Amino acid sequence: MQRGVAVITREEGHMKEALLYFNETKDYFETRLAQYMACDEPLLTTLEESIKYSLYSGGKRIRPLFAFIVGDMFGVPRERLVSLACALEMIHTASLIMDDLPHMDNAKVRRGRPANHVVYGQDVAALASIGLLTRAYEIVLEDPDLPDHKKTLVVGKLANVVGINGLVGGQFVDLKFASETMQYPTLEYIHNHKTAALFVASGTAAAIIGDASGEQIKALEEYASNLGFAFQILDDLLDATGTVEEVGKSLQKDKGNFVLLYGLDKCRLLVEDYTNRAIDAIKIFQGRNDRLIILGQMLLKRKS
Ligand code: GRG
Repeated sequence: MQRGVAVITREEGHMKEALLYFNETKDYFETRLAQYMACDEPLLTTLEESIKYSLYSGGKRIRPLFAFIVGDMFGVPRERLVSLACALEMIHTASLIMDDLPHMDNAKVRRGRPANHVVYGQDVAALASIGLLTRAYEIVLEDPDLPDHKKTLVVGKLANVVGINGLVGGQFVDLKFASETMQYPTLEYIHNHKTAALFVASGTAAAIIGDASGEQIKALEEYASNLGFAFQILDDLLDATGTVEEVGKSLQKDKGNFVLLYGLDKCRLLVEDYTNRAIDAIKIFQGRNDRLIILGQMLLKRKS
C-alpha cells in the first residue's frame, strides 16, 4: 500500500453512501412533516403544541426511513413516498402518546423528556394522539402524487396495522396478559403486533407504491418482521441494563419480557440471530440491498 494514500474499502464506501442518504432523506422528511402539521387556528394552539411536542422530540424516524429506502429500491421518487413516510411517523407517535397514558403503561418519561400527558394533561394528550392518527390517513388520501388505487391499498394497510389485528390487539394483550410468568407465545404475539407489524407495514406499503412483485413483498415482510423482533428484544435488553437517562424512557423491568424469559446472554444472541435472518431475507435484492443491510446493522448497535 502506498504511504499517505487513504484506501476506502467497498464496505466503507457503501456505509458512507448510506449515511449520506439517511441524513439527506431525514432532512427532506422533517421539512415535509412540518408542512403536513401546519395549523393556524388560534383556539387550537395548546393542542398543536402537544402534538408537536411529541412529533419533534428526537424520534429516530426508523419507519419513514425504511419506507424511503424500499421505495427508492423500486425507483419511486421520494415525493411519492413522503405522505406514507409522514403517516407512519404520525401513527407511531400517536401510539407512543397513548401507550404512556396512566390507564395504559403509566410512563412518565419518553425520549428523555416528560411524557406528553405529564406536560399537557391526559385530556389533551388523548386528543393529540387521535388527532395524529386521523391526520395520518388524511394526508395519504389527499396526496396528489398517488393514484387512487394505491391510496386505497396503502390506507387499508395502515388501518389494518393499527386495528384489532395490529397495534390495538398487541396493546390489549400486553395490558391484560403480560406478567413475569408469561410464556413465549404470548410474548411473541405482543411484539409481533406492537412492534414488528408497523415495521412490516412500512416496508410493504412502500413496496406497493413501487409496484413490487408478490415475491419481493414477501421478502420485505420477512426482513421487517425479523428486524422488528430483533428491535424489540434489544429494547428489552436496554430496559434491563440501562437507566432512564440512558434509554430516555420509563423502564418496564418488572413486566414479562425477553430478558426475564431467556436471560441477558441468550437475548444478545437472539438480537444478532434475528438481524441476520432479516438480512438473509433480502438476498433476492442483491446489488440494491446495501442500505437495508446497513439499516439492520445500525439498529443492532443502537443504545436508545
Ligand atoms: C395507534 C393511537 C394508537 C394506538 C394503538 C397504544 C397502542 C395502541 C399501542 C402501543 C404500541 C407501542 C407503543 C409499541 C412500542 C413500539 C416501540 C418499540 C417503540 C419504540 O420505537 P423507537 O425506538 O422510538 O423507534 P423513537 O422514540 O425512536 O421514535
